[in-house]
Amino acid sequence: MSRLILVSNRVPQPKERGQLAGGLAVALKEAIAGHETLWFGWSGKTVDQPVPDVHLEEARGVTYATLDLQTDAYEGYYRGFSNGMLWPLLHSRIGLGVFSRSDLSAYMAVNDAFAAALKPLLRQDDIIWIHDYHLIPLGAALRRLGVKARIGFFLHVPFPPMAVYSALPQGDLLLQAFGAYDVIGLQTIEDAGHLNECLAMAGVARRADSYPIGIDPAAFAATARRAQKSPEARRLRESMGDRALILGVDRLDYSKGIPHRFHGYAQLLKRFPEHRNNVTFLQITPVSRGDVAEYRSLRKEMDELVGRINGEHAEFDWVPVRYLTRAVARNVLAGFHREARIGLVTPLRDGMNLVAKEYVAAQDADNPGALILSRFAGAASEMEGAIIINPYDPDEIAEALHMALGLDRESRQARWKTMMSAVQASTAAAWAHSFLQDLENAPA
Ligand code: ADQ
Repeated sequence: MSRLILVSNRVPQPKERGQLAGGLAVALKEAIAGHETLWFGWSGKTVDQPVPDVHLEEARGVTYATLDLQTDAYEGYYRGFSNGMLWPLLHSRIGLGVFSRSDLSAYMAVNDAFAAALKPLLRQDDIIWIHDYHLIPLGAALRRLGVKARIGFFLHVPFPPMAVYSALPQGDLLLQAFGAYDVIGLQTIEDAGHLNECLAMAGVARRADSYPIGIDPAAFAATARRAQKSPEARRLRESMGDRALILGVDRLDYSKGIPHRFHGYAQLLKRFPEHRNNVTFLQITPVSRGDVAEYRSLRKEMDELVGRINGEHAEFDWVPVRYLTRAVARNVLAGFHREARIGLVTPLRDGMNLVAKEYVAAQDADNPGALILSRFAGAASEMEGAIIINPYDPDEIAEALHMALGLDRESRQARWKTMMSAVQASTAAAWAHSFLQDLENAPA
């Protein structure tokens, strides 16, 4: 079997590696299984020296090769072009994008530097799997250095329709770069279609396919069962009394539609006052990318919104919203999912959204909760039993909440069974295997 080279912007730090924290790490663990693996990417450190060295480290059979970035390069590549321009553009939020030619140059230069640092580590029969929007031009940069190995690329986020993509200055540069890949994967058929339309227009003779990412449902269910017995889950249960728990779990990001969710919840309390004092909404949102201006203003908006809803609707013995900006450990969170009567997932655009799948996997088959899911999450195309909503309409969210709160056990079970089969049908393992199989089978 060929050696697998994984490339992602961030490589998990030594302390993260044991527990393999987030969704991507879990999914890639499946890819690593059975392969000799080298994982290459940014170390997470910025430095002032102009030519940083690659750090090599071995842990649990995987070689980690990481590179520090120069502070200026990091600013332009990561904060500037990747998160300041590409992230909003790919989520169809052109208005939030900030473009500058110097950011684009830094982005291209960091990809060239990654290629130059990776090249000497490569063997002829390696297969290379590059991840996400930070590294779109990496394959082409490797080809320019003479790399002949098979190279695959997976985009974790959506790809917008051509009319939106065309707002990106010099967007043809990235489309041409896709031409270097043997396999191009996106989350959904719709996203692959959008990219294919752009590739065809740019005259690039490559096609993208869909490889929907998933979780390890059996492992997450087991974690949730254990976590329900944890002191944290018990405290949560006791604090709820007979009230129904509505749960939101996201990174703080404007793509997740968190303010929209709050407006919907406020509308529930107004239009269906019978639920007042009988529900509690718990939103868990650790701050990410705090150094990007858009994220700071989102945080401010959230703080004000939560304050306003609680001020307006709280009783002296009931708080409608509990809002946490601290991280909660994954194994505790799984228990909270299991406690929740409703999982509320309302992104304005999302590649897949693994939280929705984790919520489903965490449920008690005997007495499962209901999932309310935005039609704009990649997961919506797989989740037939979910209550699908348009997050731009607070009344629709309120009505969905009202309906979900009224579902009897039998209807919840029926809906959950359909969703659980979908989650079991597209696991992280299936995702990794089908992508890698296509990459191995690509003509050399
Ligand atoms: P994200 O935008 O980070 O990922 P998502 O898929 O929902 O979104 O979550 C990824 C992982 O982060 C999940 O395992 C989830 O449990 C964890 N996570 C999210 N919020 C958390 C919180 N508050 N506390 C602890 N853990 C939390 C990107 C794309 C998605 C795509 C994934 C994987 O934006 O669309 O599904 O990559 O491809």
